[in-house]
Amino acid sequence: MNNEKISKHLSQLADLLEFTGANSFRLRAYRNGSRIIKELPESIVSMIEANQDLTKLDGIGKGVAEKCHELVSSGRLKQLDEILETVPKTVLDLLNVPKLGPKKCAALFNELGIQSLDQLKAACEAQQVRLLSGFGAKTEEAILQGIAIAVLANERILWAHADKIAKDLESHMSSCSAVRQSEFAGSYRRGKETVGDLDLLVDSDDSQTVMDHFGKYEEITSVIVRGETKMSVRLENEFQVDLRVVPQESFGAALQYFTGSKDHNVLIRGRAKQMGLKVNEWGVFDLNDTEESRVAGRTELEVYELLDLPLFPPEIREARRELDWAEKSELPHLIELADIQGDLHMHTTATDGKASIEEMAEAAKAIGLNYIAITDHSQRVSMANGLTPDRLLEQWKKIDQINANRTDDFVILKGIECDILEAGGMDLPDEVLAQGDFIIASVHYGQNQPRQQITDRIIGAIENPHVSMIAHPTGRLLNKREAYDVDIDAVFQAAKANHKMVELNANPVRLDLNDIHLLAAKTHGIPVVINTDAHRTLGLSNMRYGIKQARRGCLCVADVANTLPLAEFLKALHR
Ligand code: DGT
Ligand code: CA
Ligand code: CA
Ligand code: ZN
Repeated sequence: MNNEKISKHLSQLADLLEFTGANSFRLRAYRNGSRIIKELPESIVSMIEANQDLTKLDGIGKGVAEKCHELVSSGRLKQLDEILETVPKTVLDLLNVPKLGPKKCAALFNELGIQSLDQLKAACEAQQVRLLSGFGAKTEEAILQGIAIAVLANERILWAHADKIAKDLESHMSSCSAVRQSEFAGSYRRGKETVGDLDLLVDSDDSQTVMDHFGKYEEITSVIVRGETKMSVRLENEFQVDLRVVPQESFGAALQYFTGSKDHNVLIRGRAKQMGLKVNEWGVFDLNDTEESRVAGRTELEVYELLDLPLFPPEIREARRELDWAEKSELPHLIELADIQGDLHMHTTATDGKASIEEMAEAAKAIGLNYIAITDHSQRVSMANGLTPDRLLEQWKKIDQINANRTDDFVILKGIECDILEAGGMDLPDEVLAQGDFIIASVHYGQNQPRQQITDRIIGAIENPHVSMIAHPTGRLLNKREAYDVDIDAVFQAAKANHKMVELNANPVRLDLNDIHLLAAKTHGIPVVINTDAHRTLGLSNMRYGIKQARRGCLCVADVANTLPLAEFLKALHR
């Protein structure tokens, strides 16, 4: 048990209770408790072991505290098990449909008996959903559209989540002495924004011992199949991990093969054939030799070198342009985390952030950055206590003072994440924006506008002389919300014409722009800025997710503006 799991159990309990029609006061208590525990710096387990009173924690009442004790002592919640006897767990999938809150899901279950996404789809198509009170034809349509995203959310997890599982599993496997070396392959290694399953490769002469050890990983809920050298298991939420044990002389070939992508491998095999070679997961073989002798396979480098190819970074093995680049010896030298000098999008306690300007600055400096921009929300985002002109100018004055008092070279830029209003135009007057250093424009409202309208709004912002960059340009939330219906090519044209930057938002749920867009931006010569959009100091470490995505977009140092030293970065800005 840990805080994260306790939090998850509590929110699941609340969600499932909703289906039983339990009173909303208790639901709220569990949901609040779940949220608080998720963000709690202290470990609940340690607190319980030290006999500390959990109800002393803000927002934790007696009910939640009891659940925590039950979870820590038994690993289960009796109430949750009981509900699951009458409510099938698949109803939780309904909650993944955008805009379907727990209340609506419960109504679908209780009034129409809908238990799964398939059934929900059928009911929408039969126009039964619109008849429920609180629903309607429009909601029904929106649900139907949202089902696709919910289905995907069931099948693929965020890269950041896969990374957590991979690290944990890696540490579990590290104590197995039969493992000579191991590596995760597949989409995870390629840094794809979502991952369907994890593919673990182990180099060992003793596959049985390796599989026995693997099978003891505590997060495994079931074993799907176990063969001589291959084993597949499920973890919580049906997430699958495939283990393959290979001999040392094949490890590199297997790593190359199972890293994929499938399409990249097709190109590689085709090229090998032309050279009289055969490549598979066991090695590279000489077809002209009657005995088909293995000529490579121990390392990936060896495999690629034999084909006269460079060791492609996994992130670009997508059969896009990598082979052409290799032919011409133009393989890009991809950006790395250490290349980043500044972070130009973050929030503070002035709006919806959890840390002060000074705290964000210290944390940024501690991870090696040289400059940041503080970019809180503007007034339109009232939910986040967005800044009015007066409050913003006040904040900027404070930033000037902080900078003036600093004894080092670290610089805080005066910024704002200014909303692009629904009707078009910026949320703050030009004379205010003119006084800032770095002006971000973003869409938070009117996300469902038709293509022309939302595109025009964004282009309008790009044309505003004070705007520096468009944040999260497509607005998608992975597994949660589709992108706006925006004409991204038109946005790029405008950005190019007006010398504006575009963001790669590094938040693992956003990763917006995506890899394809990034390659397009690079091709157009539009500077990309990789930002964390941090809402707390820890959020600054999300930069690494942005770097992965940037590498998938084939970005190099020269393509990313915040790799520049501050003086040059400022010169690169339009003004
Ligand atoms: P995922 O798991 O859906 O996120 O994507 P991948 O790329 O990890 O795909 P996965 O797990 O099915 O297979 C891992 C890699 O193994 C894949 O990228 C390429 C290789 N591979 C798997 N099956 C085949 C196949 O039938 N043909 C070829 N050429 N390669 C395969
Ligand atoms: Ca995979
Ligand atoms: Ca797999
Ligand atoms: Zn933001």
